[in-house]
Order: sequence, then structure tokens, then C-alpha cells
Amino acid sequence: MEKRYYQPEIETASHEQIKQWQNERLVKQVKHVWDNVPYYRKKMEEKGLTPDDIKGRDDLHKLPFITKADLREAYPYGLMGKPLKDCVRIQSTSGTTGKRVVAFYTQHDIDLWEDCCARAIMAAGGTDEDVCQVSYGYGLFTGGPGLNGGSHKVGCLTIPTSSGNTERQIMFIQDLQATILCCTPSYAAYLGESMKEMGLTPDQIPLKAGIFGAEAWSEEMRQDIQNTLGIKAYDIYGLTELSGPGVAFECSEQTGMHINEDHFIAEVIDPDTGEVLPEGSTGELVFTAITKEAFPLLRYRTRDICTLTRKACSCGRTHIKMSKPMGRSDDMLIIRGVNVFPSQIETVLLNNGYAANYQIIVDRVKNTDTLDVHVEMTPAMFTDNLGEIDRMQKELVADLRSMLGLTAKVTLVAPKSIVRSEGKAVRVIDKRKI
Ligand code: DLL
Repeated sequence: MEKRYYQPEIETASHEQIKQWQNERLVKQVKHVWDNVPYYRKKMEEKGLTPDDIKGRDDLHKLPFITKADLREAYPYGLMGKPLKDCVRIQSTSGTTGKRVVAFYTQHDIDLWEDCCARAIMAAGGTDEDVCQVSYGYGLFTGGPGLNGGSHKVGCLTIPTSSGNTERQIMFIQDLQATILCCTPSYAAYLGESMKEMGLTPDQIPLKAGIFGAEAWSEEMRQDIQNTLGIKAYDIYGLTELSGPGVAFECSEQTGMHINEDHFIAEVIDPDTGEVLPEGSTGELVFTAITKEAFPLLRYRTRDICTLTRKACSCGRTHIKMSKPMGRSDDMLIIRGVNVFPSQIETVLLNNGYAANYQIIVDRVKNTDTLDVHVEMTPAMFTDNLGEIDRMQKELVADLRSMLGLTAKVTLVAPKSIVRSEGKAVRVIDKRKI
């Protein structure tokens, strides 16, 4: 495939050049934050630091972390780096795990964010000849606005369907011959399932690529979506606190996501001690935004667990790659003392021929944690033969035991009985917290 980049001189810059950009921008950003964000200045003072202590990337570890708790404490204006009159937009998270995060943007911030999304679209093969359907939610969620802006920058014809109304989504894909689809992986799987039911085969679907993110999804789910829709499915990562989608994106190699290092410095730390881990270790991802003006977070703890690698990539991009996050540290379930990520359960299900339609129910009965996995049978495997269902359930229990090291209860349910999601899927119900 011909190599195309949105900003070639940046995306393929040498490691020395990237380091130089990071050093210069970090020094400038620390000064900006010191001068304009009293909340963070106080945190630095508490550690006995002034901007003079930060001469470049190698000094980053000295700076204090910012956590979700800081965002809550400083809500809504306490971490702003620019006066309100210079800001043109906010975006916000759904706030499912506490108070909403409100992030502020100057026009310059939006411009750089959209550049990052444009890089992702071109890495997925997008050009100005493409028709890009953006089926992420528009509004406060960053998915729709971010990819919409990136699609404009690439020059694609953009279809801003937002999420939901699956029939209309499919109508636009067919009638306007959409070639790129942007949505959550769970919604892509649902669209694929619906098109299959309508009798559409992959070669009758005009899509060639998908840019899917905003939630954890397994390699097996990627294969599933690629096969049903007849596309290449690319991962994209980001979070509202750091702008939104496009902090990192996948290229033709599909082996992890390039982090846009001219805008973000990534570290991986031990989530328990906060110690910075060497490249290649698995730990919590921490980001420092070095170009953002209005919401300039330094050393923000994402709670996402992954590894970083600077191995050469066949796409020609030089920016460091992050692995697919295996989940969030706060998504990790501790069941009878064992750490369980929902993505591990998904892998077992998809390897056994099930689709990613499942729900994990955790409870505590008589002081013992219980793990119930409800899994939909696919229409092809559906049966009402109880002996056969029992056999299939036992097979999954055994495979889950070898993956997780503990026994789960598996209940197979009829096709279509688990609610489909149009945005981020809710996979886990933890009744211990209710
Ligand atoms: O989900 C931004 C986004 C929109 C990313 C569209 C990609 C595509 P938030 O709602 O603030 O922002 O949620 C951020 O979602 O910390 C991760 O836990 C998770 N996440 C995002 N992308 C991925 C991904 C958007 N590709 C949180 N794989 C992050 C796994 C992801 N998890």
C-alpha cells in the first residue's frame, strides 16, 4: 500500500527530533501552567519544585501527577490555563464513575486535536475521495466532533449521522457509498450483525475501513468485525481530558497505536507505587499534554493499562506505540482475590465462536464473590436441546477457568436477548458496589 500521511514531516520525524520537540514544549508548558494554573503551581510548590527544575523530558518524573480526584476537586474551572474569553468550546465525559469531566478548548486546541484525528483517518487509508460516516455520538462526547473535524481536514465527504438509528445508518452507508466508518467497536459489531440479517454480504457493503475506539476491544472482536463488514478495522484511542480521540491511532500494521508524541508525552507507571517503568513494561499510562493551552494537564493518570514500544514500524511512522489497553485499572474486577479484566472473558467467548454479546454479573453471596457470565448463542448455534446447552456451557466454564484461574458460572441465553449498545457498551454489572 502506498504510504500516505497527513503531516509526513511530523509523523516520520527522527527520534532525536521528537525528543527535541518534547523537551522544548515541556519546558514551555510547565512555565505556562506555573503562571496560569494556581492549583497545579501549589502542587509543584508542595514538592519544592519551580519551572527551573524541569529542563526537558528526562525531568518529567519529578512533576506531581494529576488524577481524576484533582479534576473533581478543581471542577469546573480550577485547571484552566486560559481565561474563559479565549476558550471556544467544552466537551465532557458521561460521568458514569463520578462527577463529569469538563475539558476546555481554545480554537488552537481544537485545530491540533482535529489534526490528530486527520492523521488517524489517513493512517486507515482515508483520502479526499473517501466518504466518512461518523457514527460516534455528537455533542458533549468527543468521538463525533473529533472525527468530524479530522474527516473535514482530510477532505472526506463527511456524513455526521451521530450514533443510533441503525436502519438510517445502514441506509446512508448503502446510498452514499460510505467507505470509512467511525464508531465504537461494539456498535460496529451491531451494525455488522444487522447488515448480515438484511442479507448483505461483505462484498455488498461499500465500507473499506473502520476507525473504532472509546472502549476496550479484543483482537478476536477485530477479526469478527473485519469479516462481517469486509473491512480493515483500526483502533483509535483518546480521552476527554486530553482532547478526545486521536491521542493515539493505529496504522496499516494493526499492532498497536502510534501516540502523537509531538503533542503528548507518554509514560507507563506502576499503578501502586507511581514509579516510572522501563519501556516494554505493562502498567498505567500517564500523559503530559505539551501543546494544549486551555486544559494543559501534566502527568495525567489515565488508569488505562498497556505497554509502550518504540520498535520500528513498517508504516514509516516513528512515534512510540501503545498496545491495545487491556482495560482500565478501575475496570479490573477483583474476584475472590483474582484480577479479572472483561477483555479476557471476551477473548475466550470469541475464540469459541460466540459474538461479543455478553454481560458479566459480579455479586457477593455469603461473603464469597460470584462471577456470572451471560452469553448469547449466535443464531447458527441456537438450540433448545438442554443437553447440548449444558455441554456448551461446560466448555466455556473450562476455557474461562484456564484463562482466568477461577470458576465462573456461564449461562447461555437466546440470540438478541442482550441489549445492544450504540455507544460504549456496558459489559459489567458489579452488584457488590450497588
Ligand atoms: O472515549 C474518546 C474517544 C472517542 C476515543 C472516540 C476513541 C474514539 P472518554 O469518554 O473520556 O473519551 O473515555 C476515555 O475510554 O481512558 C479508555 O479507558 C477508554 N478508551 C478510549 N479509547 C480506547 C481504545 C473517549 N481504543 C476512556 N481502547 C479511556 C480501549 C479506550 N479503551
